Amino acid sequence: MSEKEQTHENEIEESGVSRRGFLGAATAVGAATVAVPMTAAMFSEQAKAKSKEMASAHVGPGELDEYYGFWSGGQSGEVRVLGLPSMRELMRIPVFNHESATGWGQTNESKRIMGDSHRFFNGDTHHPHMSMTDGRYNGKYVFINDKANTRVARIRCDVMKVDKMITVPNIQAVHGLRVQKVPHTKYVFCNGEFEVPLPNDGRDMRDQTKYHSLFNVIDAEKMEMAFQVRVDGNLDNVDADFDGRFACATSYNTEKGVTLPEMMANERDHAVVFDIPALEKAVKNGDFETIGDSKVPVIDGRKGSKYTRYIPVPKSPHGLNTSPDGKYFVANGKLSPTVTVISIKKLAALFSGKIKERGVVVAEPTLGLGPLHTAFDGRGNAYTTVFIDSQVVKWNIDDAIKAYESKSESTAYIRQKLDVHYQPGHLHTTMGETRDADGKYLVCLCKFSKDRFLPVGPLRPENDQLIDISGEKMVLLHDGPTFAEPHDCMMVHRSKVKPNKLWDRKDPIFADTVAEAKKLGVNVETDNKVIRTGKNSVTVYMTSVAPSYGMNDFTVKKGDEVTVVITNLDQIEDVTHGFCVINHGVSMEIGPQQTSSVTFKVDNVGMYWFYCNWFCHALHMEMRGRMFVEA
Ligand code: K7E
Ligand code: CUA
Repeated sequence: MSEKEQTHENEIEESGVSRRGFLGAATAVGAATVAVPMTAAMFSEQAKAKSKEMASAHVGPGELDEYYGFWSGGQSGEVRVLGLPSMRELMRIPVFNHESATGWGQTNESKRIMGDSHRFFNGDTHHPHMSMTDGRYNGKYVFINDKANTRVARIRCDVMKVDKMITVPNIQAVHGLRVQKVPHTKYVFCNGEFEVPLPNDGRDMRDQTKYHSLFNVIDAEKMEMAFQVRVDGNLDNVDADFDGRFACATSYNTEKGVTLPEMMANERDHAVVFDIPALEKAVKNGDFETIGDSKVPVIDGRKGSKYTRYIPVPKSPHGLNTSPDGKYFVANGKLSPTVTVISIKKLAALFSGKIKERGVVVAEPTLGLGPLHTAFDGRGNAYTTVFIDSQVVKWNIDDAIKAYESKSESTAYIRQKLDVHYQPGHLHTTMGETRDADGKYLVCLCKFSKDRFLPVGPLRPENDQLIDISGEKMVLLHDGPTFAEPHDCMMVHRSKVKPNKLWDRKDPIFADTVAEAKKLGVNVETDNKVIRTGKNSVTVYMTSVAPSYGMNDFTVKKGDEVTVVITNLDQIEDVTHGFCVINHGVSMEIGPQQTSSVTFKVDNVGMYWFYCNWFCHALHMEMRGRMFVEA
């Protein structure tokens, strides 16, 4: 299809959209499965014509990417690091999952970080977002939610490992997560999606009218709960302003339903605005309750509260995105073909009672079926995924505002509709959630890949598409298969991220392990020792330098709980060792200058090899030793 034909088709699509109006329950559910608008063959024709842009995004062997991308790994529970524009996967960071290669979830260091919840093997990550200073990425942390087990974790970007994790109390399912942008990321904001009885002690568990959701504010540095806010309805996605005053969250279940038809009954739901400094004052003044055993202050932010405002928006809204100029919150309609543009400047007047709720709405452009998320290029344009239409819609914010002011029916604010493959959820632009939005690339995370890759059985990968947005027209550059739903990602210029090459011997992640050794009179950097710490417990301290461990063998007793602590003395970039005990389910990574430890039971008398399972040297195969288990 030529570009002209494509544009024509888009015009037809646009004119059709307003007639369709709001979706009924049946259409929304049924339409998600309709045939896709463009075949692979049609695309490949279009792709040939775009080879020039594609060449500009090519990253050759040995060349480095311009951006880091942090990708959620969905049901895998992990986070992935990609390079852009190549879309090469650079690293996987285990977070809520247990991981075979690194021993995450099994090492004592990771168990300490995961806390009680290390007994769970699953996670469901959605929203990775980097900490900021004055509305710009500061390269320090990436925060990520776990919808499955109601957790939030923090990744330290200097080592690309999780260093803190908390389970959020009083709620179920942490969904939307974003950080405070200004003056800096003092707080992480996240939403309790599923409503629950408060307290959840069996009392009201079958009375859905007593269910509530909470908005959650986490101290980003301490990774402890700061406070929570009780709301009406549930909460879905969230974002913060560039003034340090407001956060705004979508709410799709104002009906408080527990079944699909109940949840979709209302034509309008809400975008809920939170006044953060006012909520901080409420905590200071003791204007809160606590729930059950939890000591976290819970402030009442239900309708009529002075700390919140409920802006009616159509219908079961999903994504909530702040424009990088700090002027607007955009709530994405999901079951309405519109997105709602909220003026952040007008929110102060709404809180002081000078204007009404809908008075802060400055535009409501009609974009297509199933708007889910919006991203920005920093040049006044917004890009919205429309899930059911399988498109990214580029639209101009100022033009949409003018159309709304003049009550014009024209959809001339739409600049382009680009077919994507297929059924997109999140999309993200390079640096697009910060003041540094540079409008270069957009990544569209498609939920289905269908015919885009070789078939691999009934379960298919998803398709992360790279799109050039630097010119007038969006141009599709690359299809990237990913396994387990990425939901969301963020892209940060490489100048902002400064990872370490070696571990720092003083790193807090293994400081406790080193301190425990010291108490036993062991220097982990020099000593190779077996210490009996109890009747049935023994700790083995050893060093490693490629290609050998500091100990050829160690002896323990049947029934012992054995802890092996290894300090990798190699100071060479990229020389990571492993420690794996045959037939004991034990494996871990020990990076250069890192100390790692693992504890396991030995129940069978005999000789067992342990070996290095991370390739480190020409004599890597020989890097092994024996564990003798005596009766
Ligand atoms: Cu839209 Cu969890 Cu951000 Cu999935 S969420 S798409
Ligand atoms: Cu050490 Cu392989």
